[in-house]
Amino acid sequence: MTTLASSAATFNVDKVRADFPILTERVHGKPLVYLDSANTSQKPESVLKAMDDYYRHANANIHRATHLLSERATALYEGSRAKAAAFLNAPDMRTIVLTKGTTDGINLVAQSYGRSTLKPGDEILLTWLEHHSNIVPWQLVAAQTGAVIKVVPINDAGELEQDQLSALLSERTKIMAVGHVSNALGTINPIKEMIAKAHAAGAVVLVDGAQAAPHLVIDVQALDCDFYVLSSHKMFGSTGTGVLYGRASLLEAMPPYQGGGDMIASVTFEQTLYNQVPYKFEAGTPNMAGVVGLGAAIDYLAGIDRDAALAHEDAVLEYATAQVREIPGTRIIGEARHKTGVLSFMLEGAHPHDAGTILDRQGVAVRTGQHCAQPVMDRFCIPATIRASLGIYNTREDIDALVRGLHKVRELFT
Ligand code: C6P
Repeated sequence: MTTLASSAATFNVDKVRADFPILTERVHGKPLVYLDSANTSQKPESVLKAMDDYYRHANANIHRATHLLSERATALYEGSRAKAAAFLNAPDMRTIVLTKGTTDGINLVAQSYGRSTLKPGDEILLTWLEHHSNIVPWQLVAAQTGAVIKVVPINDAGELEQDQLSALLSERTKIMAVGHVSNALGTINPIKEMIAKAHAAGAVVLVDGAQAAPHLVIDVQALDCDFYVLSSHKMFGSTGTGVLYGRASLLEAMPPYQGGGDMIASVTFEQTLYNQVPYKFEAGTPNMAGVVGLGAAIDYLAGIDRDAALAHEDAVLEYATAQVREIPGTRIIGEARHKTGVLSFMLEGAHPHDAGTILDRQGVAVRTGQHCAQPVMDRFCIPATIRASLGIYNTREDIDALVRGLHKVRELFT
């Protein structure tokens, strides 16, 4: 038995499931089988309680008042920032900007760093695996600055072509923006090596960690990335909150993204002096309860053996892949050697949306469609996939329910 396999054996999934109240829900009269965690994950009791407690015992605006509730709210909010720094192994709290989520973080970097540094003819390097959130903000800033977008292709397994990456990198490449894990296929990209290559060419690197954060242990210092973004709601936390890690020297030099309260040191009609980082990037009253939920989600993950959880998820993904492959007429999309959390596939004769509707009637929640990654679908010349995505709470029994549901789809469509 390998170390990872023995970790999986020690992972108590029943105990984990008991932490997530929604998992006992019934849908269409059937027990809920939730296989849509890449879209948004479910929330443990501790996260729900932390947000509820915040509103009951601490609700006030942060950083702006001297009364006790404001002190409590500020301490909780800044406490979550400290937890986020530890979660990412960031060197200090100044490097942690609290955002609305991954999309917000990427737009911030594109509009602040990108818009202030890119010149006509400069290149922004993306990949064919990117989510629309890591494409469109770069298209916007390219149109504003005259920069040009280049794209690293993928092979038939859904892996980035590393030799093409090397060929595309040049002194013109100023920014590389790459997903850590693909939301459409589950591919884990070798980002440490990719970051080193991009740095050797002189580019700054943003990593979209939306799909990595719930599964992998992240160390921004070991990765040596310049920016790393994630969403709380995909890692068992609140919606509408997220984290942008930025290298301190870059954040210091970047202009503000939005103007408003809390991001300033002094305002007159003649001149505004900005607050220090990270506050310079946090204009207006933030989602304080949500940020408390983010902190509670990080605590929750800290209380779990992450290696054992990953080994469990890998074992369930392997089981799912084998079971779905057995069903006649299925085609798995994305068979990278390194994957996590996602099984995307098609079923001959049934449109993914019809399959999704029938699965839903069986209590099985999956996502069907392009998964906000249209280029990936175009690369495989397909309109959409059925995507089963896993969280730490999924089991082989969940996969058995998916397979039963897929047989039902076949009965109706083939
Ligand atoms: N992917 C999915 O079903 P936001 O919406 O900002 O929290 O996350 C956007 C985002 C960015 N990058 C990646 C790799 C993502 O997977 C997502 C969100 C969801 O796959 C909803 S489209």
